[in-house]
Amino acid sequence: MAGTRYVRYVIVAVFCLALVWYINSSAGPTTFSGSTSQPATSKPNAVDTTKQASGSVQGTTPNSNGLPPAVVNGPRMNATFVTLARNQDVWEIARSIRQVEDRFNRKFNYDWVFLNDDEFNDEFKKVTTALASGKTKYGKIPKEHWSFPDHIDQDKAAKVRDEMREKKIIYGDSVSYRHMCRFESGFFFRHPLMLDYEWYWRVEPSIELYCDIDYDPFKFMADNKKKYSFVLSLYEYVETIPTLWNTVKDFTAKFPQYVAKDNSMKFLSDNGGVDYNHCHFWSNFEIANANWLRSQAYLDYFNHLDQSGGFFYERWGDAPVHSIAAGLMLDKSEIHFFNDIAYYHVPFTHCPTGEQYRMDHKCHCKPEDNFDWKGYSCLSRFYELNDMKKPEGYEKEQN
Ligand SMILES: Nc1nc2c(ncn2[C@@H]2O[C@H](COP(=O)(O)OP(=O)(O)O)[C@@H](O)[C@H]2O)c(=O)[nH]1
Ligand SMILES: [Mg+2]
Repeated sequence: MAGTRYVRYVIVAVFCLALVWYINSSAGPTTFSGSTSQPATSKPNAVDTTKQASGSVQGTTPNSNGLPPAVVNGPRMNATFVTLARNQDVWEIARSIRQVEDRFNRKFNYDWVFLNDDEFNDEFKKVTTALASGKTKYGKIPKEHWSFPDHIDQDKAAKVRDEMREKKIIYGDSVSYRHMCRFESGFFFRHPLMLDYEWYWRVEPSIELYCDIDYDPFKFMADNKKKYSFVLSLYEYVETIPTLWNTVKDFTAKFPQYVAKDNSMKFLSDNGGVDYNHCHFWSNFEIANANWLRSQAYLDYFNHLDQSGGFFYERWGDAPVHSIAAGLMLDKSEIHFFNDIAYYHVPFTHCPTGEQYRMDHKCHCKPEDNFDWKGYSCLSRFYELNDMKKPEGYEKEQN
């Protein structure tokens, strides 16, 4: 009897040992570091778990080394992001950089140029450099690119600002906004830091990108012979540009050689160029060719507008200034609508029409926020000018 009991003890002991061994070996990396049976590369966290294993037993968090880079191989264009900002814009531009990096640039690592009429402070540089995956560069704008030209009558300009304040015209009483619009119209692409680049993508504070961008839009522009692009288009406030169109007409009369044969006049005018319909591409987003802006044609155009004083005697925005130039001096095939770059700048959203597209590109915009087909958008004109077929379901987004 004692022998049988002894054999039973041995069987129970062996069973218990086997059970303990089984529990240990199947617990995996959540219990003991370094014992994962997954290949280290199958999940980003696994890489760090094995690193932490040396010396002590630890859990799988924190993952102090971050995610491995998801960089797309292949050539890069000679391109940069460009942002005009003040030091106090740091947290708003931080949000924009995060969006651009998450949706696109973490895979492409393009540089980022920051420009300011003042010196950037250390906080601005530290925060933005930490967020951007490419090289960051910080430039101060030369005084002559951010001041009143000599030919401007200061009293006349001040009187206009007073009148615009009375009329409650947006930014109507602001001097700095006028310097900003003139700088964006005629100078940013000539800043020494920008001269290194052929292509730029303009980014403003507090924008959002709503879909993944899995290809290189700069390369797309080059491959398809595009020079200027947009995502939102709308009508400009009439009160800010009363004489802009006539000044443009003087310019084209003086330099007819600069007007492209196959231009986009139909986008800008409903009567063959007699009047401006106020449609423009919204320039807070732009991917474009800086060499085009540096061309003699564009510089003559800008100088002509600048001489007339409209940046200060009215309140000309860089959006209509760029748009009219692109519309008249580029071939219409050189202007691209980036339907796939879903974008927000207060108060308008471009959210691509079509559920399948939005799902495929991991978009998080609300379809009903899409501005494209609403009454105040100029996108329909662009589609008609270029004989493009409007996407299925656009009618449902018109109101
Ligand atoms: N450095 C600098 N940047 C400015 C100034 N005013 C505006 N900006 C920048 O110029 C761009 C347009 O200005 P914003 O206030 O966004 O104008 P809005 O988009 O027309 O309402 C943004 O990138 C701003 O950060 C200024 O006085 N100094
Ligand atoms: Mg803005």
